[in-house]
Parts: sequence; structure tokens; C-alpha cells
Amino acid sequence: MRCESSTDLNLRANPQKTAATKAGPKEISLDSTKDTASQTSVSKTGSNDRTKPTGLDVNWSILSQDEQALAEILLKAGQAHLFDEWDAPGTNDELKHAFFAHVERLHRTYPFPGGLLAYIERARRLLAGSAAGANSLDDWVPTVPEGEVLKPGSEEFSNWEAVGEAELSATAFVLVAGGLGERLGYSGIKVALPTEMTTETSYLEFYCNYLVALGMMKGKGKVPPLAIMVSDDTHDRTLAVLQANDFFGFPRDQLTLMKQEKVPALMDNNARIARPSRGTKGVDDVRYAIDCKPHGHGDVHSLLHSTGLARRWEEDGLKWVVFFQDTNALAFFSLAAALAVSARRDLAVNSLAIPRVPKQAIGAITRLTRTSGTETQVMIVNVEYNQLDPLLRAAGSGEGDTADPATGHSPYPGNINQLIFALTPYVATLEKTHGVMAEFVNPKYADGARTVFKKPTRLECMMQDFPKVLGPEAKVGFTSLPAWFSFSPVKNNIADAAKALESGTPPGGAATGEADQYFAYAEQLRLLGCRVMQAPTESYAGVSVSLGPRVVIAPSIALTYHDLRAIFVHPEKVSIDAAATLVIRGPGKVEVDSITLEGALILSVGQGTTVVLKDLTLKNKGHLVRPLTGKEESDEVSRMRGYRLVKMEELRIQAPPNAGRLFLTAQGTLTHEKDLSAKGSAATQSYAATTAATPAAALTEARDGQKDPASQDPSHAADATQGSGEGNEAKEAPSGSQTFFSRIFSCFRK
Ligand code: UGB
Repeated sequence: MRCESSTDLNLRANPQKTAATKAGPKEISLDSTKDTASQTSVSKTGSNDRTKPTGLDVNWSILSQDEQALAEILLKAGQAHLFDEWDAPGTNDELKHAFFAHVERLHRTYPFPGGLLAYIERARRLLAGSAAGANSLDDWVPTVPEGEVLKPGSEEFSNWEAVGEAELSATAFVLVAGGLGERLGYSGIKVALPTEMTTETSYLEFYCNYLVALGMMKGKGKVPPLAIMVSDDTHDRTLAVLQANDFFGFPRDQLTLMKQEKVPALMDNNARIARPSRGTKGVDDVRYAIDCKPHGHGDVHSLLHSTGLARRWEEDGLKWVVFFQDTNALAFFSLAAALAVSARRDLAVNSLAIPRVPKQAIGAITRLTRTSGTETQVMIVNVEYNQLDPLLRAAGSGEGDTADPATGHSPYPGNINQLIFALTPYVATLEKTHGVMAEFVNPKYADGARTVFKKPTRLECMMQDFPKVLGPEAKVGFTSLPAWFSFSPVKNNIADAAKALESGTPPGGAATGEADQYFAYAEQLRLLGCRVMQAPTESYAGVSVSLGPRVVIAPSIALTYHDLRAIFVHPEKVSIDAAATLVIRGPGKVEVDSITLEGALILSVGQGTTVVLKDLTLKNKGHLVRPLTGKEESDEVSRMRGYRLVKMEELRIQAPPNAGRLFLTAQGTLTHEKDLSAKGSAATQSYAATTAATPAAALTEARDGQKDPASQDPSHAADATQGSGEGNEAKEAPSGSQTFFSRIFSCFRK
């Protein structure tokens, strides 16, 4: 790891500022502001309303010089109310010092120049604009931008992938994972959630696996660098998950955790800093505390600058940096093709996009033009979902954010916040801007006059706003791919996911995240020409999903559609039932020649071994999806989905490493190629018997799930397969016809 210890990880945020603070107390105010801290020890400070409030005045003598300087900054920023109700000296003095330690941290770590004073001044300006109903995009005229629209499975797509494969090994990766996931309401960190329940691979594990496999398969063994942006809410738990899992095999010298800091929450249009509400966990006494909130994913740019990481990557010869979000298991299917678009079109910024459903809570990639006098400015940038409708109406589209009747989608591509930046212009821009991004404020008002907030707000910034700070010479574009292939995040709790579905937008829940992942693999196999059925759609607590077949092909086996094509050599001889489960994992190789699957096959292949699936017909009880009834005990992850997976029976094969080319026989055993052709099935048995004696050897295991109540109660199992079904017959799914998204979307086209 760039961070050999956890302490290093913690200190990576804003090293320049950290160093400045260590240099001496006086630098606290001089470091970030041009404040006149030396004038602090007078009762009347002489500027607007800087009379010391009593709570501060009586405690002045117990404060250090640094604390007095910070108090002065707070007064200058109009925050005298923070000292209301302070006890006299001698009571709660420790909490008072802790309060100033927190203020110092907020002042120092605010990622943009000017510290707290600048933050509050900007907040007042933005809040005044918001209260007046101003729109920061008022002068801009939106039009639909031009970009590359790719169709997976097409010849053209394969050509793009072929070009992009070479770029994969010249790429650094940045995962933004500082968000709390309030909409999801999960008690843990989002990256620790399982992507699907068949293998229970977490998002973090999946991302690490992908990058390790990328290094092995496309990067001559060199795993690409990964920076993870975390926050106070996620840092410790992210590190704990990594440590508990030996970093999922990710080389530590290629991994960096960068911590973003929070900013003060604001309680009114005057940008007065809020205290936490009473009873807030971890707060001893709210009178000495400050309520804080995340500043948004836009902090990632100042961190990549202040840590020096972006520059180092460029110096190391990398060409691209890819930003991605915390819960999208489809994030990388499109990567090679999209990198090719960046390379061929010479794009400084390439936003990955999907066809957008109007009102969907994703931004829209938009071409914005502003003319002032003889000067015309143009930028291609994300317009956030809450701004798009007013912008379109203001520009004369009376209908606002609506669908193009010809496609059923918004004409504006939907931003999935997965961005590919060319490193050279990125680093050059960071040197100029230090990663400072435009901030915005989005208070929810409790009154028509826009003076009272429902809850405290704060300034935020967004990573996808980076094109706004690029020079006019920088080329910005987008690459659009179908949602089934590139985007199914887990952002909403089950109730909100059901509401979203009802209102016609993709649910973005845990169930759809899982179903769409299986679907993405299954659909790619269909595009190759395999016969893959599709399970009927079932409703779980109002969220409709089709959960079969459950196909999971680990990154260690295939990173691209092109890789899959090389594995499924005779797609016409592959048949997968709607209720089947197929899991294939490396690091070894697999060749699928001919298989009929009507149960569960879990195949892992050791390094240096290739397993061939030939003339294999596998039938077992497999896995069942069982809806939660609300009566049984269930874990949080199942409750988020509304169902659980019951593993009735599966064939689990672990092929040993360095075993050469093995065949999986109809009996469910592995046999060596030479034995198969020379002696037939007798040799098969002997191979399996000899290798099964060592721990790393071939293991064939039929699992019958006896401890699972559902497996003892066939009526339950039957319920599970039938669910609350709209139709219980599994369907033949011709390629492209049966996507979860297309089903929903087609409803809205009508
Ligand atoms: N995140 C951070 O790392 N730090 C923060 O302070 C906040 C978030 P959300 P949002 O793809 O569906 C974005 O909250 O911001 C991380 C785009 O703006 O899930 O509402 C967080 O951990 C929008 O245009 O999303 O909306 C997560 O990984 C659209 O693309 C990521 O930032 C939308 O995502 C996104 O945070 C979408």
C-alpha cells in the first residue's frame, strides 16, 4: 500500500495543509485565511457584529492563543451564537477545548482556499441566490450533445473493445466511497454489501478482484493503482473490511485511501452553523458541538491534487484515470470500449452514460451555450437531475424533462457518474486550480418565503463538474451504453425502490442491483448465441425482479465481452435453464464447449489449470429464491431485498492449480485430457480419487442444505420458485428482448 500503516492512510488528506498547521499555532489563521487573528483579545473586535458574546467573554482567559484566534474567526464569520449557553470557566472546560480542536480541523481541512471564513461567505451568497429562486444555469441554453452510442454484441462494439484493451493497463482507478448512503439506510458501509447472494461477493471485493485480474490478464502482472476516497463515516469500516480480508489480494503499494473531511452544516440563510440535535450519538453535550455533513464527491479532485497522486500516476506513464461509484457491479463491462472512445476521440473527459428515463435521479449530459456580447461559451457537462427540468422549461421547452416519443427516453444522455479523464490535461488543470470545484447549496425549505430549512444544509461539490474548470481547448464527450450493461446502482431502500418503480423510474435497490448483475452476464451469453432462458419476474415487497438464471462469471475469468467470446467457443451448444446457477471463478481458465445446465454449478479453477466443460448435462435441485414472509428471522441484507436465497443442492468443483487441461465429466468429476481420450470414465474416477486426497486437490461436493428450514419443507421451496409471480413460466429469452430495464421502459413508451 502507499500506506504501510493505517496512520499513513489517515494522514493522506491534504498533506500541505497538515504540514502548515504543524509549523506553529499562528499559522492556523494565516494558513487558510487572511484573517487578522492578532486582534483577538479585545472585547469589541471592531467589525460587523463581532462583540464577544458572554459565553465566550467569560471563558476567554482559559483559551489558548490558538483558540482565541479561532474564536475570532468564528465571530468574524457571524457565528457568535455558537457560544450561547456556554458554562462559566471551570465547568465543561474540556468540552470547550474539544470544540476548538474541531473548529481548527474544519478550518484547516476545508478543501478550498480560505478556510471557514471563505466557506461561510460563499454559503451566504449561494443561500441568498437560492432563497431568491436564482438558477446558476439561468444564462445557459441547453442542447443535446454529440457522443458515441455503443451497442454491446455488435461488430462495432467488438472493434472498440479491441482498441480499448491496450488502454486498460494504462489506467488508474478512483473509487468514491465517502457517501453515507442515507437513501439506502444500510447500517454498514455500502461497499461491504454483497453484489449478489449467490457468491456474496461484496462491492469492495468485486472491485479489487476486477483490478487484480486486470493486472494479471491485461497488464503483464502489474495491478493498476486504486485510490479510494473515504470520509469520517466510511474510513474506519472500509479499512477494517480491507484488513480483515487481506486486502482481497490487492497489492498494498498500489492502494491509497484518501479521506475527505466534512463541512459545517448551516441552519439558516445567514449561514449560521448548526449544532447537532439533542441525543445525537457520540455527542456529549450539543452546546459544545458542531453539526457536520459531507461536502460531496467533488472533493476527490482536491485530494488527488493535494496527495500528489494524480501527478505521480502521470509520471509513472499512465494515461487515464477512471472514477467510479460505490455500488455498481456493472461498472466495468463497458470500460475497454469507453477507453477506446477516449483514445480515438482524444477526449480530456469522457462521461459514461445510459439512455435516461425522464425524472430518473441521475444527471443529464448536456451541451450548454452562453452568449454574452460577442463572446460565446460552450461546455458539455452534467446537469443534475433537480436542475434539468427548470433549465429546459426556462429554455422554452414547456414540457421540461420529458421523453422523446420516438425512443421513450430523455434526449439527454443520463450521467452514471463514471468518468474517464485523460491524465495529462487533468494534472495540468489540477496544478492550476488545486482541484477547487464550484460549490452549490440545496436547502429544503419549510416555508413558502424560503427562510426556514427543514433540516440543516451545507455547501457541496460534484466530481462530474470538472469540465467546468477545463479550458476551452479540452475535448469533452460521452459514451452511451445500455443500462443493462453498465449501470444498476444500489441507492434506495426497498420501500423507495418500490415507489420509484411505481413512478416509472428504475428502482436502484438491492434486489435490482443483484438481478441486473445476473442479467448482464446472461444477456452477454445470449448475445454470443447461447440459449439462456429467463426466469419470470417476481415481486418482492413491491420491487419486481427476474432472478434467474443466476450467472456470475468472475473478473478472473473474463474482463470483457471479447474474453467471454473466447471462452464460449460453441455458444450454440450451451443451454442454461431459467432457474439455474452458474458461477465460474479463476484464476485459472475455463473453456465452455457444450453444457446443459438445470441446477447449480459452482466452478473455481486454480492458476495454471484449464477446465473444459464438454458434453456436460447437469441437473440438481439448485438454488431457490424464497420471499420473506415477515414472520421468519431475517438479516438486514435479506430484508433490503425482500427475499433470500436457499441453496438446496449444488455441484461445487475446485480444480487444483497447475493441473493442465482438465475435463469436467457428466459424473461431476475432473479428468485429465489424456486420460479421457485414452481410457474413458475409469480413468476419470482414478484422477478424482488421487487428487481428492490433498487439500488443494479436486473436490466434488454435492451440498444438500439440510440445515436450511426451507430445504426441509418442500412446500416453502415451491412457494419460493413461484413467488408472487406475474407469470410462472420461464421464458426463452431471445437476446436483447428481456431486460429488466427494457421491460420497465417499454411500459412507459406505451
Ligand atoms: N460520495 C462521496 O464519496 N462523498 C460524498 O461526500 C458524497 C458521495 P450518491 P448522488 O449515478 O445515480 C450522483 O449520493 O450524488 C460518493 C450524480 O451526481 O450515491 O445523488 C458516494 O459514496 C448523479 O448525476 O449520488 O448522484 C457514491 O459512491 C448521478 O450520476 C457517489 O459519491 C447519480 O450519482 C455518488 O453519491 C447516480
